[in-house]
Amino acid sequence: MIRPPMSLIAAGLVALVGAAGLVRGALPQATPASASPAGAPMVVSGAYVREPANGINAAAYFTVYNTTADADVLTTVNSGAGAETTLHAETDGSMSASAAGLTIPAHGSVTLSPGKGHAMIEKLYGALKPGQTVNLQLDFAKAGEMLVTAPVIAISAPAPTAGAPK
Ligand SMILES: [Cu+2]
Repeated sequence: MIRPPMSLIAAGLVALVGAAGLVRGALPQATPASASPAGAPMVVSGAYVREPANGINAAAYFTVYNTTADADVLTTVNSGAGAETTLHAETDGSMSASAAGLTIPAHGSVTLSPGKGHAMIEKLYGALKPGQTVNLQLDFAKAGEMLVTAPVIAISAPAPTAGAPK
């Protein structure tokens, strides 16, 4: 398989540091000394939340790269921005909940992108505006919890490059 680009790895480190509870301003520029030699089992990159057109739901997009030799399943996503978050698959413009979760193949990646799928944040606690960030907690069957910070992108703005579908 193709090795992940450095941007993916960097994004994973950012997520790890976020999980450690450090403020964003304190992010180190180089590999943290505390990073395990094997690295994170899951690397999440390109996370963003599209500014919602209404005050009810918002869609979060991201890429998950599985660095391990075993397939894993993203079972649930939770967000501090709304009461419920559900993984949705998109087919032909309609959405369906993926009850079985999202399987991330060994040494492979899955991208949730417009037209393919998203994590839908429902019952928003308040308005989401560009410049804000949303916390996402991803729960994997094997890798456990992972915290990700996703910026809110304006309705009309292009998706962040790292998260663009390939
Ligand atoms: Cu949806």
